[in-house]
Amino acid sequence: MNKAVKQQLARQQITPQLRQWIVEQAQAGHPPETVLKSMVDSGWQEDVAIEAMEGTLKEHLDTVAVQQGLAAAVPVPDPSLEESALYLDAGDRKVHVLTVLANPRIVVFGNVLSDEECDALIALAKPRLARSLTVETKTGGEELNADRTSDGMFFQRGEHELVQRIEARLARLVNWPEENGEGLQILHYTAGAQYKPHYDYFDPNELGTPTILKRGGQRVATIVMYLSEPEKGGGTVFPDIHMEVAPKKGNAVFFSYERPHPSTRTLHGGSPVVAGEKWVATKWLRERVFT
Ligand code: PD2
Ligand code: ZN
Repeated sequence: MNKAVKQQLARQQITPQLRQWIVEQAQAGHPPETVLKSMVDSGWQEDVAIEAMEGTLKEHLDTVAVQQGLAAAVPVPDPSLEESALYLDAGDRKVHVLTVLANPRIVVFGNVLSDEECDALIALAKPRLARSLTVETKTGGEELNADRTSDGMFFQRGEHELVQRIEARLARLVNWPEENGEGLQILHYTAGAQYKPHYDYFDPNELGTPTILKRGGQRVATIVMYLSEPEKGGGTVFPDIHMEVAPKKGNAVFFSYERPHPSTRTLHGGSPVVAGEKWVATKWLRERVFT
């Protein structure tokens, strides 16, 4: 939200009556444009009215969701995409904004990593690869998972100058503390390998989840960075919204989820590599400091 809008919001009081009126308009099926026009006609500045309407409706939907037994929504990482930014300043690098989706929140970035950084991450990871494990939520331990046929390894957070530099860049890019990030994970897929669709948050109904959550709470966002380009296949797919992100070297896909629930529509997978090899680096972000 820019400063002028904030000031206006503070000046033009959003009273409980106004909130109620906004919710009633939505419930009566009036489209947002109509509600907005009424507000503007009665003296509201347009961008302030949009902010007030969005905020009010989001709060209302969260209240209804909690009443229906869902976990409350939590704050999540969010790149600063106001005013349709084409580029973001990630500190030491100018990152390109390529694709933006509001719901689910998915952003595809270009120029997140240089070719040299991609190659260096692969070289550092190679000697340490092992068949990928996933956190086993039944026990809180790790297990071999047939749904994931890649090889992988984890870096410790800040383990290496390069890793540290990338972590600082990502933190700035999505406005989330470095300390809330898990260590970078590197995955290697050869032809035929895939990562079947899954959610990255921990299933609240699994017995092992409370133990996992002690180390920084839920995962709230994922950044998958592409370190190489397979000749064919290997896109990251979001089946609920029929979206596929092509694995372009140096690009990344970011997505966030404000509650651990399928309604976030963040089901996603790595489709099978058809030819060539695919390398990715994944950064998972937690609610709080990851220890
Ligand atoms: O490699 C991918 O495209 C991919 C797909 C789904 C990676 C992950 N999930 C992940 O690391 O969580
Ligand atoms: Zn995933």
